[in-house]
Amino acid sequence: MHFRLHFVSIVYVVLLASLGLAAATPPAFKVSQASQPIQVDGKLDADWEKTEVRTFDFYRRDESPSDRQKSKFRMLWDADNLYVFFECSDRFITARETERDGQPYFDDCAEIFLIPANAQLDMHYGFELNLYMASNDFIFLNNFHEGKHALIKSYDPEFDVAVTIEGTLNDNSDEDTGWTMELAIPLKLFNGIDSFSPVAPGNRWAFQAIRQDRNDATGNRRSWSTLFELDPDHPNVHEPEDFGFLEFVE
Ligand SMILES: [Ca+2]
Ligand SMILES: [Ca+2]
Ligand SMILES: [Ca+2]
Repeated sequence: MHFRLHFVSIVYVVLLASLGLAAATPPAFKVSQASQPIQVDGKLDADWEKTEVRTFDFYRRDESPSDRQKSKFRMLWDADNLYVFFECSDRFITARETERDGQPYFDDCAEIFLIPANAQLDMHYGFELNLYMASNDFIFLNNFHEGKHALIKSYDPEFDVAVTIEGTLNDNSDEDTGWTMELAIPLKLFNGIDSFSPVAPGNRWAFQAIRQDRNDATGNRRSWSTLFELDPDHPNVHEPEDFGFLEFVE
């Protein structure tokens, strides 16, 4: 009897542990189908109101209250594009980089990394843009050679982007309100690799989204927040095991 009780308690603990693990996995982010053409203008038109909204709650390297600013994230899809919308409160708006494949990530910057498959694979498409719409775009290869990562930065796709800014750039003598960025990423950029999980209701892709928040008009002090939590021991935004999933829905 004593043994039996012990066994039951072990089963109970294992069950609780597995429930805890299941609860730690965030649900797939729902990406609704747009019902009408999307105007890429940085404004939230009607279709954006019906798709899921999530905030970036996982902050890194924040040092002051103004480094913990609110970000709202949304996505849509249609037959031609994936649409991405960042809506960010920001008291100190910063933009400096103007070159393609430069360092927009030292500015206020929106980033999305996409794995066009229902798996956390060792590659992703990367789009990183500051408020001048200077784009660092690449295909990232995890563990490409001798355990090192590599980026194919010569990947320079065409896509639409629009930004709105409420405030003054690189001038911290005032307090700003915030900014938006809207992207239309053509599905044809995924030709040849989209057969594993085509853009269609019920299918999933792995992805991560990041908001870089720069609040000094000079220098490269960095803080950022992510949609999905990074491993606290090895925080790396390019780690596919920390990517979550999106699910295309009608
Ligand atoms: Ca590029
Ligand atoms: Ca300002
Ligand atoms: Ca900022």
